[in-house]
Amino acid sequence: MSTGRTRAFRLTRWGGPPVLTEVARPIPTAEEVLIQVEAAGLCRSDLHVVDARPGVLPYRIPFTLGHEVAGRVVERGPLATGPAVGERVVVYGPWGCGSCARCAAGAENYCDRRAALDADRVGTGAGLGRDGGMADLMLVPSGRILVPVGDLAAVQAAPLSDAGLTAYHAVDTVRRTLGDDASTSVVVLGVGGLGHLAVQILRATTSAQVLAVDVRDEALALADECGAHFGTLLRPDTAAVLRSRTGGAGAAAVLDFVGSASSLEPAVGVLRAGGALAVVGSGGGGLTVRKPGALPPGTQISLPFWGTLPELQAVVALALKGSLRVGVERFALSGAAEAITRLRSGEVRGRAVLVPD
Ligand code: FEH
Ligand code: ZN
Ligand code: ZN
Repeated sequence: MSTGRTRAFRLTRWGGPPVLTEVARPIPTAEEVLIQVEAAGLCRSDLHVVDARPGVLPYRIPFTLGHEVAGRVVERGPLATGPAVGERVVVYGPWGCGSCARCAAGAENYCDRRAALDADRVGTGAGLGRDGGMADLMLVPSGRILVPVGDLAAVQAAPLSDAGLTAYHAVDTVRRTLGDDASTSVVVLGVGGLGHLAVQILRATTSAQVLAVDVRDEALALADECGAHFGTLLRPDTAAVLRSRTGGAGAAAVLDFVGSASSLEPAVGVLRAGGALAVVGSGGGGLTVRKPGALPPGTQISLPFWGTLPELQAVVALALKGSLRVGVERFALSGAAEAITRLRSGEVRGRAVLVPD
């Protein structure tokens, strides 16, 4: 890689295909840190960004895609803190205002000033209106948002910062209803890039019975490999099939990584009274919250978004101790467009990850 010019996969016009293009080497100033990218995951949210019409997203173009990034620190600004040059890291991707109560607590995913940042079109974070990591090099605003990954393979580390973190945060929003005995059940709807990690996180951090649902046999096979106790294809009677596996009580928690009408229906149908539903996927489905209504009494609903910096540290710790293994489909950075095509077609098994070639 020449010192002056490097490559980046950039969105240059709304609705147009991203392009791999040459950019000037970023120079870190003040607290900034420059990362040599080793891997960048591709997320369904990237498809939403790429397909967005003008004015839909509060972002200024052009910017480099990639909000799920692992790499090595290669240069630091004069005021930089955190991992030293040479250290391998993952990048915490939600970038808030950095000073509100939520950001100060490491919960930049729930920044109190998000509306103001969006109004100023500052962007949601890495690869989301700000230059991300589908590139040879990536500039991050502070070493504070870098988490060391030791000798974890880059294609394993990168997905932890979005798919892994989002799955972990979703599990945490329902953890209280699972208790700590094996008598409770949790349903994972959608065993894709996030769902297969949620199965592993549930098995590693709870005693609950994990019931997996998907529309693809190969996804149920992946769920089984990840430790799910039971898997079933989505069918009209899925709620009844799942409830029968819970001894009739229903599931204490449901994690819906699809979020469509067809996934929310069995989600509501299998919930136990006093249970928790986390809707993670943006599949366009809706729920009617009414009393009395279809939702059982005591239901707690959450719409978890990404996760916190402390949670990312916990996810990396799970991976380092071997409790979290990402199913990865690797693509060269120069093959980013092909990766997008494969993700659109639903053919990717696990998580698509780009590696600079
Ligand atoms: C990022 C930005 C906007 C919506 C959703 C997302 C997720 O992919 C983050 O995990
Ligand atoms: Zn994402
Ligand atoms: Zn903030």
